[in-house]
Amino acid sequence: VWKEAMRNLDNDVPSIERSVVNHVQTSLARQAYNLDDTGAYQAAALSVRDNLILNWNETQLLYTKKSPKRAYYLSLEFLMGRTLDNALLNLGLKDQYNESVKHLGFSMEDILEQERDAALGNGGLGRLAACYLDSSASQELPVWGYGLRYQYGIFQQLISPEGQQLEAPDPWLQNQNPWELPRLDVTYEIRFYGNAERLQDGSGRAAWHGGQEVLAVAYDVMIPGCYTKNTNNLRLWESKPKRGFDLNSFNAGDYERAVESSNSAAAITSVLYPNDHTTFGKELRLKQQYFWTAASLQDILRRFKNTGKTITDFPDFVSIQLNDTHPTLAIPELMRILIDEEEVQWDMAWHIVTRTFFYTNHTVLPEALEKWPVPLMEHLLPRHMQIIYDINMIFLQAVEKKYPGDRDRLGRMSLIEEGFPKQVRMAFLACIGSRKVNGVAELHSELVRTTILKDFVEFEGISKFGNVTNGITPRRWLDQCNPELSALISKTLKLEKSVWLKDLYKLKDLLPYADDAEFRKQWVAVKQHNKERLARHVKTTLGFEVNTNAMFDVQIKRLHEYKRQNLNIFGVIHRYLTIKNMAPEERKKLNPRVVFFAGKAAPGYWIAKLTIRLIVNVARVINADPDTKDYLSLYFLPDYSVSLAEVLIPASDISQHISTAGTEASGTSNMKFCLNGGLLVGTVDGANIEIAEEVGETNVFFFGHLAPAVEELRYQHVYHPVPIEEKCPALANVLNQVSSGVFGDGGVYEPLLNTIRQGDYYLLSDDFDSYIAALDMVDKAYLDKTEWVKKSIRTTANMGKFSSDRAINEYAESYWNLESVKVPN
Ligand code: 26V
Repeated sequence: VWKEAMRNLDNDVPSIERSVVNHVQTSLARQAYNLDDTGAYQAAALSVRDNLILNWNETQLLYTKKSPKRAYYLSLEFLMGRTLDNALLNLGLKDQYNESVKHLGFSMEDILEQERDAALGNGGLGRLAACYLDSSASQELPVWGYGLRYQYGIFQQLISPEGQQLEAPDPWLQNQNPWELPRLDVTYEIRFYGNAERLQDGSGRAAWHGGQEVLAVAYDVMIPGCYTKNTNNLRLWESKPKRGFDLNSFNAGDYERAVESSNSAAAITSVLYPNDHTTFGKELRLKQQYFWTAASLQDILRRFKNTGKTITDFPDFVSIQLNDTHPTLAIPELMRILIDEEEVQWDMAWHIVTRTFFYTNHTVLPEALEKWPVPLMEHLLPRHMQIIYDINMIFLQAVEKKYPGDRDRLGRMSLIEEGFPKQVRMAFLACIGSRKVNGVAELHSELVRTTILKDFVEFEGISKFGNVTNGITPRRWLDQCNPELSALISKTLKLEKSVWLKDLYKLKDLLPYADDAEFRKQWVAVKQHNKERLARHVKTTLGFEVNTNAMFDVQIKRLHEYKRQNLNIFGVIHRYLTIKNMAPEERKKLNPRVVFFAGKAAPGYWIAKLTIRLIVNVARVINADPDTKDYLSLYFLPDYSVSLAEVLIPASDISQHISTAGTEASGTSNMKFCLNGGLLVGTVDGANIEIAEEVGETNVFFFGHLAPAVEELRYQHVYHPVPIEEKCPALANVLNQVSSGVFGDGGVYEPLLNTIRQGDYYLLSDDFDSYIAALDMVDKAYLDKTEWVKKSIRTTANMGKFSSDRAINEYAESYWNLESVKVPN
């Protein structure tokens, strides 16, 4: 009876229509006559979800039956964006649903716009996690993600008329979220504070009791693979109080007290911290980290134990990837469970731990390296602090043995940094507790080995320290965001997209078409179409008419001094002043250029917010200047998001990746632009270098000093400063124009300008001239349209390496020793 009743869903158009209508009537309890786009979106989503659920069930059942080795990706951030379009494409059901919703009187484009982004991340690190989930499922690898179900994602960015960034909450769960399955029965208890007492029985165990206990509740998000039934899981934890609220206080009439503990439990997963690249030592952030790692480990251990295997085999069946140091508490937490609860001896426990974990570093900027004050750790996690001290003692004894009497080295390598207060160095703990450590692009991995972890490379041997260059999913970042280009590629290669989207090196076969005039015409038409789509977005959000015949020049990323949006805006001002000084006849020879910026600043990052303000005010002046506006215009698009990136990236001719050399670990939007046929202006940094290796140096506009020069230049700035007027007159002129009030009250920008006039830590004055020269090269190259289009085609054709499928396979093969498990069709 069950077999007969359990059949797959029919996905012909009439069946899909019935399914959607059925969801309107039953799941939504609504009626056709007053159904709006939101309702239609919800019904379509629920109908698609039915497919995902069936595939998810089959996948999880197969994984359980086969009990293969599994990998877990622990990330505090998953920047997923929208799901409906992605699910339709991965399931291969886009055409059928298009037709069905059209029959029902709706447009798919409008329906897709109804979905809110799931924006549970800050930037590159969170988006990378999302791409890796897509690739794991597409490669049929048994990988689960673990994260937090924040009530509020990254803040919504508003820009005041003065150009000030304002933050508003992002209540993304306000409407129903069809993409998650609440698992209210999957819960774990998590303890904070209390006391840890070492048992006096010589076992090395301790008892941790008292304090606060909260509950972690699981929510599962289905992750469909591309053209496969395999559907993986992203498990997000929500915090809630262990017992409703305190009834005693309630009965005594003290209502505030009664809800206090329940509020403090719920607060743990209430909001994503909107900082990246700056640590701040807030207790709630540490609570988030422990809550999430402890819940995830309990869940992983329970699943492992259900297979009946013995605990010493744990690393042969479980690999855990730590996405930056944020989940590093998993290391002492697994030690605690093994020793205090499973009664494993210390050495064996450490052996298990150090074969289970893998650590990815995502930045070498000192201000981003996590350190937690010892007093805070002792208070919140007393047992973990004991364990960290024990790990440190044993570790330093080994260092002392290898380098007798080298006290400097012991101080440098200690997990505990001396000071007031003492602090735990999380990157060092992650490093010694892991089997492999990797950076995210070749240059970055080399910097990890030679700077922040140099002593550890010497001590543990170089083979532990590797590189996995980041990647991006071509499903979202080509097929979904640029359907016209995807169709052109399939048609030209005479390949189903299901083939080349899963083997991106196939794009190489586009190379000969660079010399085919008819193909180039189609290539240009796609780009033009995408520019017009972006222009419509600008028209609706800002009310401006964008010149779609201009070159589109884009910089979109978090605002940060190291990413040098300042360099870009100073370059724009320089260009504006140059055009202003030209004779009208001269101007007519110019390429019109439209410059787009988008990105959020951390709410407390004052200089970054000033940069936004400057961009907005420069835009106000130059967009209104009749002398120049036909040749140069500038837009700051508010509230950058995954969905906005999907509109901006396919429309770009050129994009800017201009970090001070050695500061941008990888960058991943650089890959997205190139995959969509945009060219790069960039420094010799991060993944720019490897992109140029693949697409050819002639197709990338490089400028600026190289990473090895940076230290010396900074030294010169401090000890032999040269006035900026002397060193870089062009930049000095720009700064003076800003000061003098050409773009509104100059005084406002003084603190920003002073970061360059004094110290200039990110070396704008060293790179400005070569930056301007690179932009001139771009102009020159763009004048030869044919040559430009050839560059564009060759760039896309050579981007195979940057598929996140390649990256995730490197993790699976070289690190996790993981094999795929295919769900039969
Ligand atoms: C650090 C911190 C520090 C404490 C406060 C909260 C917080 C949140 C996030 C981070 C992570 C910073 C590291 C990061 O995002 N790195 C970026 O990772 C991308 C993916 O590997 C890479 O492409 C970017 O170049 C790199 O900046």
